[in-house]
This record gives sequence, structure tokens and C-alpha cells, in this order.
Amino acid sequence: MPGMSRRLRTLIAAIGIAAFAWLLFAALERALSLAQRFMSLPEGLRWVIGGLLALMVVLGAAAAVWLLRPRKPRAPIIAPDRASLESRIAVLRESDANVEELRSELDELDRRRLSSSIYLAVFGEISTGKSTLIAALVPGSTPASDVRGGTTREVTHYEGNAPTGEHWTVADVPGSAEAEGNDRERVAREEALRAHAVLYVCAGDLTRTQAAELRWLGDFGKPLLLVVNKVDQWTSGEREQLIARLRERSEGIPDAILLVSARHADLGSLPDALRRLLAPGAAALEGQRENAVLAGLHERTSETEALWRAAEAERIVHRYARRAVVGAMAAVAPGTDLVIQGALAAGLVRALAGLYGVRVTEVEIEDLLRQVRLTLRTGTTVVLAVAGNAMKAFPGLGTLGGGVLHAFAYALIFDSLGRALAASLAERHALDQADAGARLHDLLADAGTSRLRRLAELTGDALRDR
Ligand SMILES: Nc1nc2c(ncn2[C@@H]2O[C@H](COP(=O)(O)OP(=O)(O)OP(=O)(O)O)[C@@H](O)[C@H]2O)c(=O)[nH]1
Ligand SMILES: [Mg+2]
Repeated sequence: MPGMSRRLRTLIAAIGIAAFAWLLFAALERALSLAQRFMSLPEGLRWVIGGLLALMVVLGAAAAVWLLRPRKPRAPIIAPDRASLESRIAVLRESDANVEELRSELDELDRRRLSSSIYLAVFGEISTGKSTLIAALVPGSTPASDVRGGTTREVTHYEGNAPTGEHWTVADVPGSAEAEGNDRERVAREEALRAHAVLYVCAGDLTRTQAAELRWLGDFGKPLLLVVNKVDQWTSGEREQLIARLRERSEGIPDAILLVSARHADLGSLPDALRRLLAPGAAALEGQRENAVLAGLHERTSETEALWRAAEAERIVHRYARRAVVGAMAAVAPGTDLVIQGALAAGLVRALAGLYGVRVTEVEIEDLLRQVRLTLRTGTTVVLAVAGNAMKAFPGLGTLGGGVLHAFAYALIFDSLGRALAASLAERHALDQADAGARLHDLLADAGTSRLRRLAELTGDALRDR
């Protein structure tokens, strides 16, 4: 019965409170008697015991601070699962987008898992001595090194035995931060993601871009050693200063910081650090390697999707602008063009929203088009002036007869509306009237020469094929 249980609970609570009060009282009494005995001790002993107590408090506080200290800033990016990635890639392939690279990345992921080798990537800015380091690290390998930056142009793998005794494959990659080396840098980054662990090589203090690169690797949760090469250039005092500085700058991201002189095959404690880093073995490190590759693939797939959508948006806008040109010429009575074009404009909005996966209601479309008409009413003179200038600039249009000015104006309007909307949808993932309106305003006012030439061609083609 609920009444009984409430009474029972009250009783238990009362007993609990009484017990607690009794305990408190007993503790207080004990403390007082201890204090009394303490005070009755000889003064020397009092000091000794007092000192010991203070020391215990200090040690306890230090332990608490140590336990509660901020840990490594490592909350690795969690990749979407493989199945969802595969289905996105399949959709892209059906749409004729180029997905070869994405597919082969997945194949490489599997190939490496099955090879059960440990993969290590040696990564860092140009000329930091990555290739020289590999020559010292993998007996029998002869990677080319040179004072000229950008010596390593592609990824090369060297096989051997890791300090753990396991088989390993060490990747020499192009250096990052090379002028004009964006593609090579991308290749290097992809290889770094494919590795179980990464050596990040620098040759002195970290620059801002190097620190950012290190953080990027850390975000993927890569087991990571920061290897400072060319230490033969510094005195031991300078080395200590450098280490202290790097400890601070690298924000706890690397698992260890090591000084080496690759050219003199002086690897210091790098082999030991590698042994510790790779101790879990290929199979145990595979999970986070896969996570990093999938996270990288997710980004690349999103880029391909964005590119494909932008191209598709362009095709849609072109198609509707062409129809608007034809619609303008088909107007049989004053105002009928607005009806025809209104339906076309609604179709354009629907097609673009569908492409970007944004759900829109008929009311939202109507609202948007009402606002577009308002923008056009105040901008008509601008649009007509632009169209008039285009007619002069592309005299071929004049030969197409009357009404061309009107038709060209519609081409410009639809092209601007489509572009404004596509850009807004891509960025906001929603139908944002104010944003789309502002973009439309800008596009109507500023139609560059190449855009005008393209629209003049479109108008001419549409009218000739009519
Ligand atoms: N002083 C000194 N120079 C070194 C050391 N290691 C490499 N170097 C020199 O640094 C230069 C660049 O070495 P690489 O091994 O080609 O450097 P990398 O990082 O592979 O360069 P890229 O492939 O161009 O990105 C060469 O002239 C090396 O001789 C070292 O320990 N000490
Ligand atoms: Mg190199």
C-alpha cells in the first residue's frame, strides 16, 4: 500500500538522520579529545606531528591536482560507418561522378588490413630530413634526399622489420608546405591517414602551419611521435631549450618528442619510442587506422558530392533560363509572361531544393517568389539596362527580331535567381529568403562579361531552336 510505504520511508530517513548525527557527534568528540592530548604533548613533539600533518595535506592536494590535470586533447574524429559511406559513393557513381579514387581508397583500406603489416608514415614539411631519416631507420632502403626542397615527389614504401620485430612498411611522402605543392601535400596527408602511426618530422621550432598540421593529425587520433631532426646543429643547451619550447607548442598531442640527427644515423631514443608506440601490434592499431581513413574519406566524399551538386545546379539553372527565354517570347498578352514565368520559377526553386535535399512547402516557394518580384520591380531598370548593353555588345542578338531584349532580361533574371538560390542552399542547407534575396540582388547588379556572353549565347540558341 502506498500509505504504508511512505510511512516506512519516513521512518528509514529518520533513522538515517539520527545515525548520521550520532556519527558526527562521535567524530567531533574524538577530534576534541585528540586535540586535547595533542596540546598536552611536549612542545617539540607537537611541532614534529604538526609538520607531518601539514606535509600529508600538501601531498594529498598535489595528488588531487595531478589526478585532475587536463588530459591529452584527444577526442578523435569519429568517422561515419563504412556502410553509409559506401552507399553515398554508390549514389555518386550512379550520378556519373568520378568516384574511382574514393573506391580505391576503400580497397586499399582492406588490402592493408589483410597484409597485417604495420604501416608507418614519415610526414612533415619539405627538407626536414624525412627521406634521410628513413634511410637510417630502414636498413637497405635508399630514399633520395637533397638540399633542394620538394625532392620526394610521390609516396614510396620501404619494407623491413620494426623495432618491435613485426614486419613494417614505412612510407616516405612528399614534404608539405612546398610552394605550388598542394596536390603533393594532399597525397602526403592521405598517406598519413592510412598509416597505423606517424612520425612528424621537424627541424627546429614548430611554425604555425606545422603546429596546425600536428593538430590535424591529433584530431584523427593517430599514434604520433614528434621527431626533431638535425640536432647536430645545436649545442646541448640549445637542445634543452628547444625541447622545452616544443613541449609547450605541441600541446601534448605527440606521444613523445625525440631528438635525432638522421644524417649521422644518430636516432637517439627513437627506436625505443617506436617500440612502445607500436607495441600493441598491427591488429590492435587497425581500428583507429580504419577510423582515420573513413573520416578522411567522409571529407573527400562530401567534397565530391558538393562538386557534383554544383555542376548539377548549373545544368538545372541553364535549363530553366532557356525555358524562360522561350516563355518570354510565347507571351501572347501583357502579363501572360508573368504567369508562365511564375510557374517556371517555382519549378526552378523546387528542382534546386530537391538537389540540395531541402524540403520546401508551396507556401515557402510563393513567399520567396513574391520577394523576388519585389526585388525585380525595383531592379527592372537595372536589368533592362544590363540587357540593353548586352544587345549592343553581342550584335548577333539584334538579328533575332523584336522581343529579344525582354527574353534576354529573363535569361539574366533566371540565371541570377538560380545561382543565388543554389549558393544559398549549399551554404545554409535551408531555404533562407533573406540570404537568397541578398545574393540575387548582387548577381542582378553585377553580371560579369563572361556571364553575359554565356547568357547571350543561351538566348540566341534558345530563340533559334524555338
Ligand atoms: N645537418 C643535418 N642535415 C640533415 C640531417 N638530415 C637531413 N639533412 C639534410 O637536409 C636536407 C633535406 O633532406 P631530405 O631527407 O631530402 O629531406 P626531406 O624531408 O625528405 O625533403 P623533401 O623530400 O624535399 O620533402 C638534405 O640536404 C639532408 O642532407 C641531419 O640530421 N642534420
Ligand atoms: Mg624526401
